[in-house]
Amino acid sequence: MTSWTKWLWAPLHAFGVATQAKSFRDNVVIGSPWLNRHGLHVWRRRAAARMGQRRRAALAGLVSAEDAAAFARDGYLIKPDFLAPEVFAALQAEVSALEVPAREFVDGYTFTRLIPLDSVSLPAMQATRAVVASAAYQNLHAYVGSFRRFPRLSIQTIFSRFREDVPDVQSHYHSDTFHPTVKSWLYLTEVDAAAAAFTYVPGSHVANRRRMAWERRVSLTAREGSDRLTAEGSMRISEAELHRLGYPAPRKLAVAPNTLVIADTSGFHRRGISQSQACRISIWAYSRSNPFLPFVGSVLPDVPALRGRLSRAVWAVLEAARRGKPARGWHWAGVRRADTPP
Ligand SMILES: O=C(O)CCC(=O)C(=O)O
Ligand SMILES: [Fe+2]
Repeated sequence: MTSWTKWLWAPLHAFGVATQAKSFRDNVVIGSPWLNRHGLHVWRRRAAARMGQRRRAALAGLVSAEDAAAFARDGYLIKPDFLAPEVFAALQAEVSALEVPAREFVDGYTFTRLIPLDSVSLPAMQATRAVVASAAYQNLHAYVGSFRRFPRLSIQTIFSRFREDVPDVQSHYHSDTFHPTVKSWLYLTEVDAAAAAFTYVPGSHVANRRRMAWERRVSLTAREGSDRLTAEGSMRISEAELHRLGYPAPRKLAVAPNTLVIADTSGFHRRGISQSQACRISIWAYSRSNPFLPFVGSVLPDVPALRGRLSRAVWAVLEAARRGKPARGWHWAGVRRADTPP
């Protein structure tokens, strides 16, 4: 689109300002250097943080005081031995036995597979269903994500260094978006420090003054910047810049199986660099909502029998549009197990 035709969409884009829309490149209002020089991005960030704080306060009863304090300090929680051993064994058995169509994506030295856990796959998985529906699991996601919503779930397999190439895009420090949000990994495999362990900059879920100044600066050029993901609203940051913002050193979270790692991924994080071939399998969850909402519930009703249906319909349309041509991004790859080699 030329830039003037883009402006025809401006009225619609203006509505986007009051939502979770984050792309500086695709939304002429959110990406406007003039508006961002006058504080639009910084205002959205501050307002979203304030609302997130209010919603978390309303949900504080869902987590222990220790977890709330650790999360407030670090922006993530590590819960070792999350499930009782027999429950974990049942979950693991169910996941390893599952053999269904999977989605796959290759980027740099990383091969990622996602098996959606939704209304299509979950009914046959009794143990897994009970775990993800449990209060212990749901409450942590509600608190960290600041919304009482059933997260989107998948079995995520990461094959790191499956080929010689550069690290994938997630292996550079970044913030997923401008507002409080949640992602989690309930690991089924051990994650070694030398492998692609999730790495988080403690405390970076809270914006200090230098961070705000940095965000303001980035928002002025993000639209045209050379970094695609920054342009799309997931700001990338170099290690030198991170250091200048005054946050503590990043922590690479090496963990044992049956550990839940849950984080506000608006804080800076990356997929750790792998020294050698590694395979990491987890139940992966994320949840996003309109960050300006004053209440913690959903706008649309959550119908268990419909979970994942819309995504599957969208993927079907994209597959049809591809018409058998080789896939460049995420695609249905055929029937797989979580640990089927790439
Ligand atoms: O897989 C990881 O360790 C982190 C990837 C990431 O940046 C994300 O999922 O937002
Ligand atoms: Fe991320």
